[in-house]
Amino acid sequence: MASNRRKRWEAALTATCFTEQQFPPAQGLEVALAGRSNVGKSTFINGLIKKPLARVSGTPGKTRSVNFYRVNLGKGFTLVDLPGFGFASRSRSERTSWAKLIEEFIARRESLALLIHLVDFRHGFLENDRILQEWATGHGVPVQVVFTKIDKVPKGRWTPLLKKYSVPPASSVTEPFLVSMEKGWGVEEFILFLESYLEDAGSLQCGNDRPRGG
Ligand SMILES: Nc1nc2c(ncn2[C@@H]2O[C@H](COP(=O)(O)OP(=O)(O)O)[C@@H](O)[C@H]2O)c(=O)[nH]1
Ligand SMILES: [Mg+2]
Repeated sequence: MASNRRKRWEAALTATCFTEQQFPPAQGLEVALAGRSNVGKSTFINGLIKKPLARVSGTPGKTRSVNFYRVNLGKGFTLVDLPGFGFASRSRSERTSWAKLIEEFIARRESLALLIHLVDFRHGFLENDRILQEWATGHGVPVQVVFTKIDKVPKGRWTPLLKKYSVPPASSVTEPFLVSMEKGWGVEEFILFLESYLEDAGSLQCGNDRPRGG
């Protein structure tokens, strides 16, 4: 319970998959991260696990695999790094295959307790972000929005921008988080949120209930 909080997460990469067939058997709860290429997903994962396990790239669209990071915290859970989407210069067939991989994961992964949707605070929700939100809500997967790179936006713009982005169909289990990995803002708050979310989802799981509804 509370004693687990603030403990450093021990994490290790356990699988790198390019097809659904390669996905490892689900073990406990899973939390997936998704967002457009270059949104800062790898940097955010490294910030959560406090280790540079995920590759941060200067070249957008590099990560095409689904990476599974096992985190030892309480009963343990898995962070799942979904491929970045929306990288226009990739071929159409490649874009279709990432879309399929992400949608299949969201639709079929029974252990998926939460989808963390990373959105660049400068740009807000773009077309692919809306599609991702539709998949998640359509399959009953809870979504938490995290706005990244807030250091690139003057503080005076934060409240008006948040208001502008808070329109349907954007959904989020709690208020969106504002983070900057450059400045280290918002990460600890997010970790506290995730730990408490997983604690609730885990106690649901004990009763043999699925972590999510349908
Ligand atoms: N200014 C700023 N840059 C960031 C932040 N997070 C990530 N970046 C940079 O954005 C680029 C893409 O980051 P990466 O984590 O590889 O994005 P991914 O493609 O979503 O995994 C890198 O140059 C990062 O250093 C942030 O909060 N603020
Ligand atoms: Mg990445």
